[in-house]
This record gives sequence, C-alpha cells and structure tokens, in this order.
Amino acid sequence: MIDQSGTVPVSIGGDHSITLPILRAIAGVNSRHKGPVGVIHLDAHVDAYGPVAGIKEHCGSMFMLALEEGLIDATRTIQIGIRGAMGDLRQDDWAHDAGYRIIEIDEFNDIGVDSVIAETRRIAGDGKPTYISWDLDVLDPAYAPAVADPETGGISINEALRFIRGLRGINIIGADIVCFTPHLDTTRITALNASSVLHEIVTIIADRISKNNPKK
Ligand SMILES: [Mn+2]
Repeated sequence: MIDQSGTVPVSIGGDHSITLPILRAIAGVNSRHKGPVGVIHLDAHVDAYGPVAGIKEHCGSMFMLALEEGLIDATRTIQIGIRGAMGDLRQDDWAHDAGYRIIEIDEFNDIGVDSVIAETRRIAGDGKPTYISWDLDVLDPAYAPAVADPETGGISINEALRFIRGLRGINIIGADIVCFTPHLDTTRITALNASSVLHEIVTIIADRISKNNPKK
C-alpha cells in the first residue's frame, strides 16, 4: 500500500538485512515498478553470501536472495568499494558469477571517482528504476569508525559525497543507509558523515522528482 501511494522509501539505520524486505515491497512483480530493479550498492562486502550456521536470511545474503527472488536485475547492479578480509577465498565468486559489475577498492582508486560515476550511470541506465544501498563501511574507518564490520582502506567522505552528487538525474526509487552502530560512535563522526550521505541522497531524489513535476 505504501509503495502504491508513490512513496520513495529512504531509511537510515539497521543492519543490512533490512534491504531484502524493502526490495520485496518496492521491486517485486507486484510492485509499482513491476519487476527487477537496478541497484547501486556501496559496501566493503558484496553481501551475496550463502547460509551462515544454517540461516539463509542474514545481514550478508540479501544480494543473493534478491536476485534469486527476481527483485533485482544483475545487469543493472553495481557493487562499489569492495575490499576487506577474506573469510573464504571464494566468498565473492557468487556475485561475480551473477554478473554484477564489481568495482573493488583498487579499481576505484585507479580510475577515480568521476570514472566510477560514469560507470555507475552506464550500469543504472537512463530513467530506469534504481535502488541505492549504502553500507557505511564503504567509508574508510577514519570517516566512519562506528560500523558493524569496519574494513581499512575505504573511500573518503569527500569521494562519497561527490559520487552521490554525480548520480543526479538517475531514477532513484529508494535508498538505505545501514550498519551504523551508535554506541561505538564516541566522536560522533560516523553520525555526521552518515547524515551527510543521507542528505545528498535525498537531495538527488528530490531534484529528480521536482524536475519531473514542474510547478505550473
Ligand atoms: Mn559491509
């Protein structure tokens, strides 16, 4: 019902498992957008992992299950900032085999944020429904130490904000900002940067809506 009303859901907080029920609500065949959507996924981890301790739905499986459930379009899904410790040398194989465009942190640094923006716009497509899922651990712990799974060597907040501004015009149908752990945020820098990411995302959504609905 909320989806049918035309709502663009933007959430902040929670762990990454919240993405799957959001996508079920706004991206399934019964949704307003009627079928698989594109995803712009910022994260240190691909989160396309299989069951853990026998549990299928967990905070690192949503980009496996969402594709299996027909909620997302693999050819329109891009994962950016991937890095971090390998618990299993094959842990990212499923995401690669699925056909997601994966920009690991070394490629990000090699090509620079403007080229990452261009590649993201190419994958997302013009005017097509696209969801943003933003794990705060894509940021370097210098900018976001209070996250669930911190990984060194991430992007800067300046790169993050520039990246989001570069997405202006894309048809963003919803977004989440996840994995903030407030009790660890002793300096409040994570909250400051998370709210800045939120502000930029909401701004590009509002910009597109206002341009599509000009005042008479
Ligand atoms: Mn992560």
